[in-house]
Amino acid sequence: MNVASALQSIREVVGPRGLVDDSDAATYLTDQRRLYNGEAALIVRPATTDEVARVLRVCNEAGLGVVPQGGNTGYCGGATPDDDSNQVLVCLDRLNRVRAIDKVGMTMTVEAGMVLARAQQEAEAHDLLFPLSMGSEGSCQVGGVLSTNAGGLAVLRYGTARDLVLGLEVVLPDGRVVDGLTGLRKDNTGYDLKSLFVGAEGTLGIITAAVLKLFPRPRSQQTAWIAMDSADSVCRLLSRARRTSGDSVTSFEYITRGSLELVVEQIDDASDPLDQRYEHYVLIELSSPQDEEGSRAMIEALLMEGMERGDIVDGTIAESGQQRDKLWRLRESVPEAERHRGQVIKHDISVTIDRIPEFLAAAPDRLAAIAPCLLSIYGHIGDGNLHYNLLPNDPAKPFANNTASALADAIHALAVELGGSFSAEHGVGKLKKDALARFKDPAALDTMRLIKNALDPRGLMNPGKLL
Ligand code: 2HG
Ligand code: ZN
Repeated sequence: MNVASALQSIREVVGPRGLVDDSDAATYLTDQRRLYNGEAALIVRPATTDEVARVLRVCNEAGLGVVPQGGNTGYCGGATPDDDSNQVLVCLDRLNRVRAIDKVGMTMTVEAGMVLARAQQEAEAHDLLFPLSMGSEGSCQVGGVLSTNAGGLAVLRYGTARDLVLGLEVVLPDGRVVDGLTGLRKDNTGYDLKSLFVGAEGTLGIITAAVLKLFPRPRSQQTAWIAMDSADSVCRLLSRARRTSGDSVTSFEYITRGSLELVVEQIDDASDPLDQRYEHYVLIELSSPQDEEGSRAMIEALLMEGMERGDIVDGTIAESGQQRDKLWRLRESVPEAERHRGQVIKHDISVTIDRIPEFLAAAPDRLAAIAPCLLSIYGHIGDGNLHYNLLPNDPAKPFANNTASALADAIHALAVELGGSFSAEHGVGKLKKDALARFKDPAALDTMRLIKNALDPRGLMNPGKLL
């Protein structure tokens, strides 16, 4: 099949409503961070799994590359096509239905294009919780968060996207559909195929629907902003908090002074919640099956004990939903504040929690040998995951490209030296392909290539990403 007739067949499969015309194309062709610009042979928005399957079948016959796209909120360019106009961009946003809810088994079957915030609302409408939560939840989509195995703000208690999925429906590169939409909690019948597609960044097929795990909704939540003098205190407090609260710590987010200052400087209405300045802060949230009074007593006891032990030096507990939102906004708007200031070299490393203080102690010297930087360090310290972001001291004098890559290499190498990962939650995409080739265990990398070749022998699924 030649390319022109393949593109015509694809247009017919999706119909006029499934086509994006040139005037609307720009937003699909640039990634969220504006690091990459692509061109597509065609941008389509199929409305059903069958349409996705038919599109992929045609692409396979014609040898056309396919780039799947969810909410286009990724950080590594994983959903942007190349710039040679040869690839078909497949957006999943019209596949956005709830297919089923099982209130007893606590599962929900949804299509891949459903926006994450809506998936949360659908669960809530049945008095259940879908706990995956992140800054981009108003636009990222279920298929995208599964394809990148996104993490976010409640991983400590509920796990990453991978831990929250029981079954998947996936269209393979040749257009066959794997129907794995099961809500079974136990199914020991061979390879765990769904795990192959989670985190594959669309390189093995397209996820079209998923069975997600739901949870009972907590009866009450308590949120506090706490100041500490050292990273060791932060780690000690995490361990105490988890043990003494019956593991009801749902978030344990770290913010350093540098990040807080950026937020206060760059974001309207943001202010430091404490009177004095400190170097280390944690936003802690407990979600409890107890009533308001019980959970309040729990967090007060925890903070009191932390102060007596000398780990906590100051802090404030949110007294209302409005105050809670204000504290969360300080944490969630760090990326926006960084963007407003100008250039930022972002990192997303992880180490085991006990090695976080070692990482934080060693990193500044490694960087100082390359270039002076302003540090914005924050992240999901409860998961051992830091966004160790670097900004030029003077926003008008950005880092040169080679300096930026030397800085990134230094941070990645340090994380790997300490047994950690250079990409904890944002994935690999185009941005971190070289790092994957450099840091991944060679036998593991070979195994990934074998899997890729077995499922996508023509290399048509999201070409140029991940591997
Ligand atoms: C977060 O935790 C996101 O806020 C974004 O993962 C991190 O922008 C970043 O560096
Ligand atoms: Zn993050």
